[in-house]
Amino acid sequence: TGGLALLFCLVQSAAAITVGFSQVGSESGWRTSFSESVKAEAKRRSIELKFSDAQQKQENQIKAVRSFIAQGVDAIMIAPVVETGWKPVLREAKRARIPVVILDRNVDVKNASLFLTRIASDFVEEGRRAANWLMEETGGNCSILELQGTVGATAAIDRMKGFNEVIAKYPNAKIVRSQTGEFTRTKGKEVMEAMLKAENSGKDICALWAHNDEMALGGIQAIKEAGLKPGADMLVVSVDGVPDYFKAMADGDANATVELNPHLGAPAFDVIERYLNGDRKIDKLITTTGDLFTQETAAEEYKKRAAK
Ligand code: GYE
Repeated sequence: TGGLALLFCLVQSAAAITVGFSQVGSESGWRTSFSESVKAEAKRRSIELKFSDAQQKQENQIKAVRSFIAQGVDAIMIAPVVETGWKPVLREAKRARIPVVILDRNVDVKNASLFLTRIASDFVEEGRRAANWLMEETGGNCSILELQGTVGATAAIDRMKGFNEVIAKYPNAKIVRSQTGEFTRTKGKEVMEAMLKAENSGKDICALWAHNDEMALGGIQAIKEAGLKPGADMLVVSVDGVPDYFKAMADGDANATVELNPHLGAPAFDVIERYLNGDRKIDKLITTTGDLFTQETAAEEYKKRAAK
């Protein structure tokens, strides 16, 4: 039986792969669902996952990736905080012949051979969808407060780009103030409070545009505390589609969100397994874009999501 056990062990270790994953942090409900999806999928496939939470700091990510390389993992997944600064560590992974899959936000590197593929949503399109909804709702007359995501993060850069591209066509629509809330609820509330104070308690503001639901939820709190009714006195539009935000829409406190799929685990491991099995025909970019949801279907959508 000793021999059999040894054989079993050898077969097992030959089959099981180890993947290191450097995640941004846990700044939002969306991010938490994303991490859960990766963990659950790794378990389902008997993949050994080395999970590292960078707490929104790129330096922690670089350290984690170096440690994955030192441990000789079979593949690395990175959900980058910001776009810049990735070249050296990606080169180290390449030299060690470890494939790297970029998830969600992008890396700004010219040499595309430094990573295998990127799986993400089209953030520019999300910004456009949010702006199109708002322009239709207001007839293009709207003074807007903007809560930006993390400075230097693709999700913030691109959502801003898409949104601004649309509102540029409406002479009576403008962003009067814009500041980062770092994608968190606490910071979103704090920054919104300051912006409202600077804007006569928001009396002439028509909408809050937030780069994610988490900041929008903080913003809603600040709007209420300023004595206004969010969702009515001030419209609220954002991105992600987390359950709490559907609840806010069902309650009339928020108006619209563009859904973002957090289930990146399965497609990420699919691509890694294909590569490790010798497949070299892998697309450089795999994208998905979600729909815009409003109050009309919010209660029913919330039920579906809360049940999950
Ligand atoms: O919208 C936000 C998060 O990078 C697209 O990061 C992602 C964003 C997402 O924490 O909630």
